[in-house]
Amino acid sequence: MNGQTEKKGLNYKLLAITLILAAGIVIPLISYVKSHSPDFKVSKEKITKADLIGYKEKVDAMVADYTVRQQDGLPIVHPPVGSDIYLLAKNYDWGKYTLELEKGAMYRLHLATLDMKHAIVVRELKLMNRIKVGEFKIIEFIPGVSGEFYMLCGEFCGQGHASMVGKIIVVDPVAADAVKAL
Ligand SMILES: [Cu+2]
Repeated sequence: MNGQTEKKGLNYKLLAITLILAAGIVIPLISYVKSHSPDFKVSKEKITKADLIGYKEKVDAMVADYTVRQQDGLPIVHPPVGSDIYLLAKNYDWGKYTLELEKGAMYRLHLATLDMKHAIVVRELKLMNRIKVGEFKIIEFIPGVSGEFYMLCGEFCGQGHASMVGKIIVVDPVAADAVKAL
């Protein structure tokens, strides 16, 4: 009996230590992420299966209207500055096109998933957001740096998770104008 009580006491201590250590890691991590994330305004809305069909049509229309060239067999889509842009995640891609955006411009980035929970992660652009079935998100997104960046999935979604890689290109309109002026 005595031994058992001792054991229990020890477990509580271990639990308390684990919690304190976990808090010591998690809390600084959260504040680090917060301090390094720009304040993109995110809103969340419910989406039904029927809405998803309309959503898919918007994706297709955007690709049809704003494809400017092809690269590696994928259309490069350059939507107008300030417009609504759409991404539909599914196992295991972000739509078979590459978005080309302008640095410093604001876009309303719509995010939905066709099949299960995914998370968009473009580290260099500080873009990180989870997307669940039955909801969609609108992110007022401003690409802050120019370059070519991988769009990864931050939520384990099965066998092909690691291959769920898209790309975002951010061009600098000021630099492009300077080259034209030469
Ligand atoms: Cu995924």
